Amino acid sequence: MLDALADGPVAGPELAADLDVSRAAVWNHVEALREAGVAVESTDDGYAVTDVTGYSAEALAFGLDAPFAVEYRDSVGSTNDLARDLAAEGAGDVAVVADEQTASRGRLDREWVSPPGGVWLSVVCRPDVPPAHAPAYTLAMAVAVARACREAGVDARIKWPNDVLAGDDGGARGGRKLCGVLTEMEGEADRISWLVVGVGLNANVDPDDLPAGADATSLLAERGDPVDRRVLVQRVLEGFDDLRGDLRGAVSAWEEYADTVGRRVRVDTPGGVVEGEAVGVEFPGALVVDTGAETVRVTAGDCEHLRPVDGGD
Ligand code: BT5
Repeated sequence: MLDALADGPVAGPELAADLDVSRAAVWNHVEALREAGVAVESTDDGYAVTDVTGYSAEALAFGLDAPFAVEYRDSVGSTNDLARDLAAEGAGDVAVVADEQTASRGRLDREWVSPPGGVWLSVVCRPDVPPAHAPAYTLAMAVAVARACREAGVDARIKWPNDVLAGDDGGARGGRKLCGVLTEMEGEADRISWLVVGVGLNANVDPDDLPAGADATSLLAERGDPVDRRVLVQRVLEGFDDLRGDLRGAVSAWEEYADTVGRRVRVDTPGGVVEGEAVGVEFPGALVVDTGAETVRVTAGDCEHLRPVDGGD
């Protein structure tokens, strides 16, 4: 029904014939769409979608220009956990979206706070690439989020490896945390079975409802008014779908939005602390750091932006 109505009004009998269902079934579907926040009206030319106000599977799927099926929940423990369950059952190209999460996670099992009003989204993919390329999906998603936020009027920048920042924090970190990405996967040594890319984007959320120590912000706080989450999710999914088809291009695009490159950084890696100037990012996602003594490629870790040594700004 959503696909059939996407290109404009369609007469009831035509819908019934195209979808091979009865007129009564068409009517039932129209009612279900209305309940899901997709306004369908009877016009002289047939049924037409006149407005989409809901945040539901139907509303998110309507007009989405990317091949993801949408699983929506008002409340869920973690969209990444539900996405992992679906992936384990064989699903691919599914976007799990929730209004609220009650047990969401950051990296290394850190707590992620997800009140109603945010964009809590996890995408299941089954890419035919080696596991070593997985970090490029995190970068691709960060680019998709940064672009969608900029389209919504917020000057988003990316901090390696998985944060999107916005606003002003007085210059210490380069902005407050607007979004975090959590990529998880299962596979063998040479192939990925499934990959789940989770996005926690503080959309219509009051920063007072986020952890005080996290120095977080939201689109609502930066813009001063709420964003249309449906459009935002669609832009993120469409952007991510484009970027995942060209992962090397995604990593180059990442540099355009990166706030980390050119900064002094301290990266806490599994192999120890690396401190120096971030000079670039290399496929599939390594941060290149010039320590003064050598050039180090960091593939994983927590990155802290430091104030410039010369006190520049
Ligand atoms: C991340 O971890 O930034 C990845 C967050 C991914 C969350 C999404 S939501 C959809 C999907 N389902 C899930 O269960 N997870 C994913 P990390 O870099 O480890 O940052 C975690 C830290 O961010 C915490 O220790 C807090 O300090 C801070 N934090 C928690 N909630 C926050 C929020 N809503 N906004 C900003 N910072 C937050």
